Amino acid sequence: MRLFIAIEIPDDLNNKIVNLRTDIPGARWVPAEQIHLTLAFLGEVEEDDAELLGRELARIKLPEFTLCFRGAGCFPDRHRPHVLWIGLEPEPLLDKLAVTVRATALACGIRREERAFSPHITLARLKEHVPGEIDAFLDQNSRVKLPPFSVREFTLFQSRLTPQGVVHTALMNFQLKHAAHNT
Ligand code: 2AM
Repeated sequence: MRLFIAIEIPDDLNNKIVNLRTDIPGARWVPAEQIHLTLAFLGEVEEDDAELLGRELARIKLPEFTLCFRGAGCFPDRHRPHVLWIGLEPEPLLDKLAVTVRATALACGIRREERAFSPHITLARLKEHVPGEIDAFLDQNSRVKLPPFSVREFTLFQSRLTPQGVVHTALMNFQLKHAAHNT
């Protein structure tokens, strides 16, 4: 099974993210129900390893935190834009969660995500380079800031490739610790 670990985005924020869409030729906008903040992409995982992973992720004891989306950009860079994204204000607890879930996967024998953690939400994948439209989007959204939201859980997802496209299914949710119980 093809797995990844991510944070789901509340509906009201999801709508605001969807509303950032503009008319960029060749852009494939991520469908609203697939918008998420990836913590670790794990790829193909044996079912036994996935079960072990679920048990170990459930043992993580990290506190809840607040995230705030801010700014837009593209990967790998503005001259060769393949992915348009919205970024986040720095939050050490988010980095800690990503490091911890990656270490947990590795401890379960699941090869570690190779890309360094770079907090973002993918908005669109670009087939062609249309400099005018992409520059306009980036200029327009470089200072975008969405309302903060509380992250209370993270989720293990299965990603299936179907004839209708990619389907993401939440397999397990893992609660973070309520701020009042952090000590
Ligand atoms: P991203 O869009 O947040 O960058 C589920 O497929 C998620 O895992 C995607 O949203 C993508 O994250 C990430 N992902 C998919 N394929 C990947 C790969 N080969 N390497 C790393 N991350 C990948």
